[in-house]
Amino acid sequence: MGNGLSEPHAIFPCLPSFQALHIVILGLDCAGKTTVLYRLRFNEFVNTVPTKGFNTEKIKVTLGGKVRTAAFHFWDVGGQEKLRPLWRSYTRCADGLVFVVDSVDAERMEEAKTELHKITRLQENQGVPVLVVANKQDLRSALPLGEVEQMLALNELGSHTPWHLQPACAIIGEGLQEGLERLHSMINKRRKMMRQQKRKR
Ligand code: G3D
Ligand code: MG
Repeated sequence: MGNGLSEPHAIFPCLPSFQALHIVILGLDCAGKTTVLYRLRFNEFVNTVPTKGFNTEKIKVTLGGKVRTAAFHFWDVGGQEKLRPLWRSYTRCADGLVFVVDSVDAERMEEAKTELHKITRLQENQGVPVLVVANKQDLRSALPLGEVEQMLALNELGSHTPWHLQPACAIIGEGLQEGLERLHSMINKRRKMMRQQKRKR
């Protein structure tokens, strides 16, 4: 699920294309952000503690298709309410966002929606691709993907924001590789469009 890329935005990602992609992992506390990060880093489940500040890892990810590997620099930022005002300082130069939601936590889906829309609407984040990870799909009470999409109002993200909704289970890593491939391709597509737009000027 996801939308396409429409008009490119004039803001260019801060990093040149040969450097690691700057990816910020956001979402409410307990959504599974740190589990995602360490699953990607160590390829195994790592027990987490609540993140007070941030965790960061540079990870080379093997991709399918033409591009075989890509370097990602992930920033996993604490999701507690008091820490959310800090998100903006991490997303300023982001090439892409990973927004993790707990698919079981129907009660806080509205709160997750508010935070997702708030961060993507910021001027500097316009056009930045978002991978929405519907995490904890291993649990019986997980909301189906369609419901997560509706509750997060992904269709209202705006035509400038490309997004993809990925079902996942961070504990075993299911869905993460696929999600990153989609994020990588959305970032590449955006860069290509921005280069074309620059040439036309
Ligand atoms: P956060 O970084 O978003 O705050 P964490 O979240 O990564 O610390 O994870 C919060 C809790 O959710 C952890 O459990 C973690 O093991 C669990 N979790 C993360 N991903 C999944 C998943 O895909 N499936 C299930 N079932 N649980 C998941 P604890 O018990 O340590 O609080
Ligand atoms: Mg954490």
